Amino acid sequence: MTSIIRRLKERLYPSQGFSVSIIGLSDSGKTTLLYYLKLGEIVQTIPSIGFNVETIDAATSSGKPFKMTGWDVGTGCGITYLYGIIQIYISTSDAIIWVVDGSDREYLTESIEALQRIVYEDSTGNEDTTKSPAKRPILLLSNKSDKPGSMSLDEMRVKFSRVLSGRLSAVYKTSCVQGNPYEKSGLPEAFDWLALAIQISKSGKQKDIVQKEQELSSLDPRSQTTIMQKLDSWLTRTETDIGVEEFIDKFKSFSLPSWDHYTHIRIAYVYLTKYGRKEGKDLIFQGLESYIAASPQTKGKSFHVTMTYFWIQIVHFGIRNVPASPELPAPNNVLSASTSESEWKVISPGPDDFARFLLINPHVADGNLWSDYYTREVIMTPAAKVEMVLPDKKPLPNLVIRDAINNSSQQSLKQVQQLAAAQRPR
Ligand SMILES: Nc1nc2c(ncn2[C@@H]2O[C@H](COP(=O)(O)OP(=O)(O)OP(=O)(O)O)[C@@H](O)[C@H]2O)c(=O)[nH]1
Ligand SMILES: [Mg+2]
Repeated sequence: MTSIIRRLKERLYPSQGFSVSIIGLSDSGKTTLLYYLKLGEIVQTIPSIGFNVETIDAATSSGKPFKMTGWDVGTGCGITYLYGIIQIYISTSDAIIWVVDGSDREYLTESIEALQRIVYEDSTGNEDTTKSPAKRPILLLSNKSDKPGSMSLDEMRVKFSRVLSGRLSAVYKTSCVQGNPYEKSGLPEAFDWLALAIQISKSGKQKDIVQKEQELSSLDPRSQTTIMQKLDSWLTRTETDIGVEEFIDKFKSFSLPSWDHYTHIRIAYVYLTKYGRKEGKDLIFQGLESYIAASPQTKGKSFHVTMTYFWIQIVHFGIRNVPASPELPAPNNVLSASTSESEWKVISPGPDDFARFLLINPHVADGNLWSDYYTREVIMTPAAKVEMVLPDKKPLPNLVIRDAINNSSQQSLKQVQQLAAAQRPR
């Protein structure tokens, strides 16, 4: 039966350009997307039952239009109702666009699980290998990014990483609303990626795929490309992020816009710069513990003393790395490396301070940085969770050495070298 559906679909609805299945939970914005791409306008939609099929020339940022027949899978009756049939339609597609309402945390888990199921079936069942020898690329659109509180790219990548790792996949933020010009919708960049990804998947050459996958850097979370991409997205985030006081208020009231690695680093940065090491560290520990206990955002998470201490040390060290800014007046200059502990406070931090910190310390975007210092066997123990455990691979970056280097005009270089040598792993 499946083969006749497949055959007739191809005969009666021959693809113009690539055939792309547009799937996702109900209300994520699939139909709006399809017609926005087709007509350049926002149309009034109702929950779709059945499919909407359109031939589209989607503009890309490289200027080469992406021609496709888009199959918008109506999930008005609920996605579970459709799993079997979706699988057949996907098997004649060149790629999958998975649409997520990026502003809706409530249904995120359901979306992840639905994609998981579809990906699994695409890898094991019913694959029409003549159509697409490699697994189909998945373009995940974190849609409705115009809505307040919508999730960051990093958050979305992390949430879907379990499903997407090992697949040719990418995540883009998109927004299809009246008045938002197409160039700013996130779609031109997304379709550029999709064109390249389909080319890779169709080439069928594993070597090419691996190489280009690296280019697209969707796999190794510790690769330099991934870290640089992360840094890029974090820096973009700093431009629209809330101010320091509002950030602290929201941390205290358990209502931060997101709870991800970026947020943790910003918490450490803000508290250490504002209150100094001693007070800042205590406030971070207390604040994180309360936040994790109280906020629904942190469901399933628990407080980890060693990990928290590790990141405080890394951020503190990073703050001391940042050179003094010539533009900032002295009292505001959090980045002045030579100030003593008691002076080391921000009175009214400038908006660019966190971005400046990130530019000097891109390694903080690497959420697995701890593995350079600790083995999993040491840091993932119950003991490390409740009390500070020393690293077993190499010592944590040493602030005394850092400060000695900063103040090297007053210190003998030899003394610094001696301190550094004592810290080096043997
Ligand atoms: N703010 C905002 N609203 C959007 C966006 N995209 C779609 N919407 C709105 O989201 C609602 C649902 O959009 P649809 O396109 O009908 O969603 P769907 O995924 O096709 O839903 P089903 O057909 O039920 O599977 C509509 O009210 C859209 O106007 C967006 O980018 N931003
Ligand atoms: Mg629809």
